[in-house]
Amino acid sequence: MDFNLTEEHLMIRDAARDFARTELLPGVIERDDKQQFPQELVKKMGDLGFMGIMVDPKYGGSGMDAISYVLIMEELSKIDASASVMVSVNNSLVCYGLEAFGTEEQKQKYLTKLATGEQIGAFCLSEPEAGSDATSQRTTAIDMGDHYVINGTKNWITNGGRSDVYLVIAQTDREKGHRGINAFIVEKGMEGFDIGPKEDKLGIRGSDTHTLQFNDVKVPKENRIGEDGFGFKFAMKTLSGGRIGIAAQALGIASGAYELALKYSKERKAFGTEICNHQAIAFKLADMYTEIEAARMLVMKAAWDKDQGNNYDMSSAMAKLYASKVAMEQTVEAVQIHGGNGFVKEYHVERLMRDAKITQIYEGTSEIQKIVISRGVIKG
Ligand code: COS
Repeated sequence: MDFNLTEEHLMIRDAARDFARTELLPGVIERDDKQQFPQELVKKMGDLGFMGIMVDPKYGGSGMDAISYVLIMEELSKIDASASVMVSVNNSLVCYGLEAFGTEEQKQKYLTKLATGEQIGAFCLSEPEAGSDATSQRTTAIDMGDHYVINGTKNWITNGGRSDVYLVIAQTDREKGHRGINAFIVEKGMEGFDIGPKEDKLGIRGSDTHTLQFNDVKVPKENRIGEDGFGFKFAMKTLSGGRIGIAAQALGIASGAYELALKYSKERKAFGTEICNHQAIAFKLADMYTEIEAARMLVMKAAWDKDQGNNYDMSSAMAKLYASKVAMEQTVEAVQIHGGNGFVKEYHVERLMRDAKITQIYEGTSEIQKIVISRGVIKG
C-alpha cells in the first residue's frame, strides 16, 4: 500500500491548483452573485484537458486515470464549485457514458467534441416526479421503427442551457418497468426540444441549471445508447462514476473552506493573540483536518477501485455520503471561525457553505447512497 501520489499526479494536481487560483478565483464572487456561467473558462479547461480527463486520447481525451480526475476536481472545487460541477457532469456522466456504452459512430460524432471542450454535455434523468425513484420515468420514448418520439419534462439539469449534447433517459415500454427504459443522445436544436428558464439557486449559482421540455422530439434510432431496455442500467452505471466526481467536489469544497479558515485563524487576533492559539478554534481546526483527511481516503479509494477495474458502486456511494456530510459540516465551521467576516461574500466561506448543500442532494441524495451501501452490506 502506498499513500504517496506519483510525480505525475502531483504535477496534474499543481496544474489544476494553478488554474483555479489564476483563472477561476478572479470573478468567482461576481459569477455567483449574477448566476453567470463561466463560458470563456470552458475553452481554457478544454485546452488543459479537463473536459475529457479519463477519455482515450484517440477520442480527443487526456487518457488520465480516476485518481487524476479526483485531484483535478478537488482543486477546482476549492475555488469554484460551479465550474467543477460542469466539469464533473461532462466527464463522468456524459463522456464516460458515451465511451463505455456508445457505438463507434456515436463516439466519433459526439465524444470527440465533448472530450476536448469544443462542446459540453448534460445528463437528463431527474423529472418533476422521478428524482430518487429513478425507475418511475414519466418521459416517454415511443419506438416508431427508424426513430423514437420523445415526450416529457426533465428537471434540474446541470449545463441545461449551454449543452450541445443531452443524454436523455426515457420509458419506451412501461409494461417492462425499468427494463423498458432507454437512453438517447438528443442534440440541441432538435425540433420540439425546448429549454426552460434558468433556476435561481441557493448554491453553485454559476452553474447553468434548467428544466427541459420534449414535445414530439424525433430522435433517430442510431442515437439510442446500448441495447433496447439498457437505459436504466446505463444511468446506474454512469451515476456510480459520477458519484466519485461529486465526492471529490465535496472534498474540495470542505478543504477549500478549511484552508481559508486556517489562514484566517493565524491572522485574526482576539484577546491579545491570533485566534488559532485559542483552544476553541484550535480544536475546530483539528476536527476539520481529521474529517477532511478521512473523506479524502474514501474518495481516493473509490477512484482507485475504478482504476483497478474493481466494482465501485459501494465505494463511490460511501465516498459521496461521507465527503458531502463533511463538506456541509466543515463549511459551517469555517464560517464560524471567520465570525462576522464569514457572513460576508468577500471572504468566500459563505459561498462554499451554500455550495456544499447540493453535494448531499444531486447524483443521488445521501439517503439514496445509504440504500446502495446498506444493500451491499446486507448482500455481502
Ligand atoms: N449498476 C448496474 N445495474 C444496476 C445498478 C448499478 N449500479 N444499480 C441497480 N442496477 C440494476 C439492478 O440490478 C436491477 O436490474 P435487474 O432487475 O435486471 O436485476 C435494476 O437496475 C433495478 O434496480 P433496483 O431494483 O435496485 O431499483 P430500485 O428502484 O430499488 O432503485 C436505486 C435503486 C435507489 C439505487 C436507484 O433508483 C437510484 O440510484 N436512485 C437515485 C437516482 C439518482 O441518483 N438520481 C439523481 C438524478 S441524477 S443528478
